[in-house]
Amino acid sequence: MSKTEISSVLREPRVVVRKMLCLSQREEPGIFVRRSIGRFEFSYFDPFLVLDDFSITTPAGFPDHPHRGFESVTYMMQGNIKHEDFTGHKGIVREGGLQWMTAGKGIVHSEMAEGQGTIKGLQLWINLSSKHKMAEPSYQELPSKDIAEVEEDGIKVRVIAGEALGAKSTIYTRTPTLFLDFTLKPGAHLQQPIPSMWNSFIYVLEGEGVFGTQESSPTKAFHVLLLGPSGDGVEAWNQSSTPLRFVLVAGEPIGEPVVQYGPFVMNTKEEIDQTIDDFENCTNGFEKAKH
Ligand code: FJE
Ligand code: FE
Repeated sequence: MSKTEISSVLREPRVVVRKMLCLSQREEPGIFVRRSIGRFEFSYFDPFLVLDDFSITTPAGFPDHPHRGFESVTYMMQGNIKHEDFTGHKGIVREGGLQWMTAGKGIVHSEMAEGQGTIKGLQLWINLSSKHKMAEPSYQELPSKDIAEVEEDGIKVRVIAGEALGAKSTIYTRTPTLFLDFTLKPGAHLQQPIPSMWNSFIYVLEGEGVFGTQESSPTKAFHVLLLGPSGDGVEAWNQSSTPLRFVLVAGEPIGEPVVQYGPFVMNTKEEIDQTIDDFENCTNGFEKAKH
């Protein structure tokens, strides 16, 4: 592609409307989390509930806990995480791999660091619309080798959900979602389309990048950038001398009321009360939590 064609990919690039540094907080012994979406002053970015950049030093993790009403996506960056749920579904999400869990009406599971040392990953919570909240729970799991990856013009992308640089993910998203892991070499320039009206944000993992307009000041690792609602995509530049890695996440807003009680995410207070009852009494999807 010639330079002029590249610069014509987007008609109206989105601008950065908010930038926040995500500090590392100790959750439990051995567990550190940088929370971007889902922190108290930024509790919901429709349809996204939480993005956690977590680091767990063995032996540690999240012992048995429930979920209802949303999807939880775990993407491993370093080391492996071991999971097991109340139906006996278990396995290991290995480095570079992905678990896309639709909690639906209910899952109780544990997520624990595997092996020795420190593991790192991202966990994204995506809300489900009222018609999917009580769906049967299900999993989509992709080992690293099955995640679509493309490299061109100094840009590498791993397509976790959606489509980029002509590569498509096989993940089915009940809430339409784009989730891309980009690495830009020094000098690289990206233009990535984002469907109109979708909410979108960037979380910088490594290095520093320029986002939105080329005149913006560079953004360093561990910052989250919220992009404005209008525009057909985002532009990013690596004007530094080291690699730039970031994730771009975008999703179609659901536009429904959200009532959250920890790992239960419903539309009304009554549905949350019902969920707490269901969990305590092991009913309505939590039957297998008896054991
Ligand atoms: C939690 C409810 C939860 N971020 N990042 C309440 F479900 C959780 C929880 C997680 C989690 C797990 C992993 Cl592997 C990675 C995460 C929240 O399990 F921490 C609280 N407080
Ligand atoms: Fe969980």
